[in-house]
Amino acid sequence: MSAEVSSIVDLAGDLAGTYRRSESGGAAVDPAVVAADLAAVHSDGYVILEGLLSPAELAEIRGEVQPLLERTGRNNFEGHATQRIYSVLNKTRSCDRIVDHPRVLALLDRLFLPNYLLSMLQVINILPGENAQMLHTDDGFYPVPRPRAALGAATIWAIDDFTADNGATDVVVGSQHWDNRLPIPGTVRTPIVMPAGSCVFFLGTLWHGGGANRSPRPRLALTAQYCEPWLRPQEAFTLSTPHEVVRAVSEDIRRMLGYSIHPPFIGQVDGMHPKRLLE
Ligand SMILES: O=C(O)CCC(=O)C(=O)O
Repeated sequence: MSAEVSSIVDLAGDLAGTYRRSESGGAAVDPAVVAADLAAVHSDGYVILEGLLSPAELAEIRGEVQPLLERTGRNNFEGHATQRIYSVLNKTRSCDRIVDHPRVLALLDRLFLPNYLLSMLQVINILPGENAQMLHTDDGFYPVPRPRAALGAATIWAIDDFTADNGATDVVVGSQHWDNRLPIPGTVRTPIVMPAGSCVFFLGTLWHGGGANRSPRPRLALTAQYCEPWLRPQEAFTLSTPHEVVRAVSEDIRRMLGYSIHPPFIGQVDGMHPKRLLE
């Protein structure tokens, strides 16, 4: 998929005069390691990358995010016994490594066009008693028929150990190859068991969901999600348009500037409707 698009991109080249495209931190990773990771992603839809965070980094993340965990989810998708923190980069620096870890960037560099985007960064704390989350895909809100190449990819990082009974993410192995069919009752959910400091990297087309937490302890995790760089308007109006201008224009224009939600939650700001920024 990227090969077709990149021919157009190559035609235009990098037209920036002053701010040329910057190199990805993924370039530092041994190509043989990335090739093995990528082979697993293509075959199963995911790969587990073990032991990427040190005990000190894990302790820092726990210390910073735990005081921010407040309310539980507002619907079945968020989970009524699950706590979430959105807009994490605006609240702490401790999770930056989750976003730009070289092992992850090296995979993204091979799956997507340069300048791919961060689409989501979220803390997810599944409390004891939470039910299994509905299976879903992370790029399913882009209404492009399947089977197809993924338009995005995600990581879920274990800040606590992920075990078979504490809400470890479940995946449907190989489901990135499915056409438009949906999971049926009884679809086999495979829990991603991994030690704290590891992450599972998976394609946006892979069916997955949070597992049921049948243990007596919460399961703390972070998810970073990414998408192709062209999944955005030509002008970055949401970056450039001051709030007083957004308030002054018509509702039709305001909606087209990005002050709207594409269901279920595309365009949100800190887990809320972007119009709250104008209040
Ligand atoms: O918390 C998890 O393990 C998965 C959660 C998830 O996939 C989501 O909320 O989109």
